[in-house]
Amino acid sequence: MNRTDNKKLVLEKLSKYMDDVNLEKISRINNYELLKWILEVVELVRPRKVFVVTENPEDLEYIRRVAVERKEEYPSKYNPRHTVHMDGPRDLARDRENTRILVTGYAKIPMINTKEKMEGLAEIREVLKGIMENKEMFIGLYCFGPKNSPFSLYGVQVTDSAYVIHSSNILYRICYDVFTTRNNIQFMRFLHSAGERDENGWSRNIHKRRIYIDPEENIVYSVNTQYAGNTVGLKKLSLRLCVYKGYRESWLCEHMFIIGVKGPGDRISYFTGAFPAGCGKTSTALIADTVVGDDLAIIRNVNGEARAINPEIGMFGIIDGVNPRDDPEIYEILTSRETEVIFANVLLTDDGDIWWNGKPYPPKPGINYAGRWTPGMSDENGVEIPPSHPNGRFTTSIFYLKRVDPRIEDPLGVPVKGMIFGGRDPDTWVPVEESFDWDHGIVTKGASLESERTAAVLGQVGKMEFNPFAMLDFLSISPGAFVELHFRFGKLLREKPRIFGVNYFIRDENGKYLTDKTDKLVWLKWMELRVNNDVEAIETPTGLIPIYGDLAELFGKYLNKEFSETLYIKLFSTRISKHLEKIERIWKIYEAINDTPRKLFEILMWQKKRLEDARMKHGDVINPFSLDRK
Ligand code: SPV
Ligand code: MN
Repeated sequence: MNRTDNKKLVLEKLSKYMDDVNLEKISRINNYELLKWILEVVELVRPRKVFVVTENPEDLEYIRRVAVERKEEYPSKYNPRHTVHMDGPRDLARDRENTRILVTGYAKIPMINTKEKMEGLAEIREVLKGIMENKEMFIGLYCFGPKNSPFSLYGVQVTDSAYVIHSSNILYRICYDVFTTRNNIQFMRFLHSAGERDENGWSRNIHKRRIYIDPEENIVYSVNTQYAGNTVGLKKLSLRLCVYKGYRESWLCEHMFIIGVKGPGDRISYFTGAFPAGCGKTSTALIADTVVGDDLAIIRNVNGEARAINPEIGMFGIIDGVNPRDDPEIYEILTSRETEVIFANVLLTDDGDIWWNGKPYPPKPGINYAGRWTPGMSDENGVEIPPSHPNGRFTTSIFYLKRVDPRIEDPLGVPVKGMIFGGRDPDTWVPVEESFDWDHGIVTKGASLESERTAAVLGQVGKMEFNPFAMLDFLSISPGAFVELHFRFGKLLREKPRIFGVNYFIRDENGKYLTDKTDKLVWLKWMELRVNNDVEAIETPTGLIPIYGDLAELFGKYLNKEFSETLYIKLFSTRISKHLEKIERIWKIYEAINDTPRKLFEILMWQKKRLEDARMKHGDVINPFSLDRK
């Protein structure tokens, strides 16, 4: 049989599950691999009907409508395009424990949860068997990056959740047309089912929540969960597939924002930045002069230059604390009558208002992620239930931002001048520091990133955790291999981006934060000057820090604020013991990872030596005024 006959046969079998309209839509897809996979899926999950999402506005409207009809989303009274989705009290964040990379023959990947592939597939197939009986299955076809960009990947989302497909339609470019015009594209496959839903609409079989990633086959399975970080394939599940591919092809797939920072004149310099969830990543992106992306980046070498694209066109941001004073732009988007927003795990009051922690008035009774909510209510353990959850989220288009950078559509991306790494660190890193060179930055900033845990992951909040490149949750390869990839990537660049570490969370001896939310603008402006060689810096044992006068000037210029020498000394002193303790922790972790490049240990060793030598000369805490300029 030839391909045409094969396709006919597949379509004939699919016709049992699809009406004529949707069969017609799917028959226009020429990618035989895709059709074959769709057939495999429907024969496994046996949906009552299938809906294919095209770029047609009627299709998008249909998804919005069924999301509300099936009570996956509840509209606000003030704007029917503002809907609230509730995940349920046990499904409010990413599930690390049950997210596993499928590997052949019990191979281990250091620090990454794995599962033997045959066992995993057998288990997940059993759970998925017939899971969509009586349900509608949605198929969405997306570009993971600008259309016609050599950087872009492609993804197909299959799900029985109208919320998941609605979110995908906001977050990614719908690329049905690419799939109908090109028959040979490779694509990532995401199969999701919310499973049985209870009377509240929550996934009932949380104990059978599974997220299994098969990088060899480019497929992710996700079941019995609704939280978008576990279910919207192109959001974070894609990252593991993307990293796997990038590792083989020597390019980077990162958990990074992409922003433009303005310098003197009309100059604009682009930075990418990696922060664990809830550590100031979105707020940094929003304070910048232009935004290309707020969460993900694909970075490739184009003629010796590192260039970045944002694979997304939407934001899935943390809503907790968003308020009109500190976040006027996002607040405006979230309360406008003109925008489309899906809110997750906030409060929908009985009078139809959407309330989250940050609204400038108190909450009224309503429903939230845990059911009926009234002020002062507590759970079965006597713990008060907050009206909106700390990991509550908003899903909306990035194009609502006034500062969205038109180069978000540039098929060759933007040139990366600097990479920023930051976490929640009470007492070690200074607010901003440049590393000595690419390799030094990769090791001491990216690979050494640690942060206090936030609410984006199930479990105890506040614990200090190792999170290299803010990617630990999203790796499909060993952290050692990921470090090696960065060395390899940097080596081939003609012009390497500078690497910076930032820390917005330094506290004094009483636990009080020493910097303001808005101060990060000054750190950005300083980095912009550095990547253009406009200012000198002070050399510390761990990197290059700003000269007091440069910062004082930037504080005055951008924030109209005094910046005292006393505060500068508090913020920018090198805390040697803290750094040495950190090196010890990081060393131990990588020592247990068998494929860590030797170079990582060499760089850590030199850093340790510089710190010890400096301690002999200056004591345990070095005042930046006692160091030389460079
Ligand atoms: C993050 O946690 O880094 C997020 C949200 O951006 S999630 O999709 O849950 O990963
Ligand atoms: Mn993220």
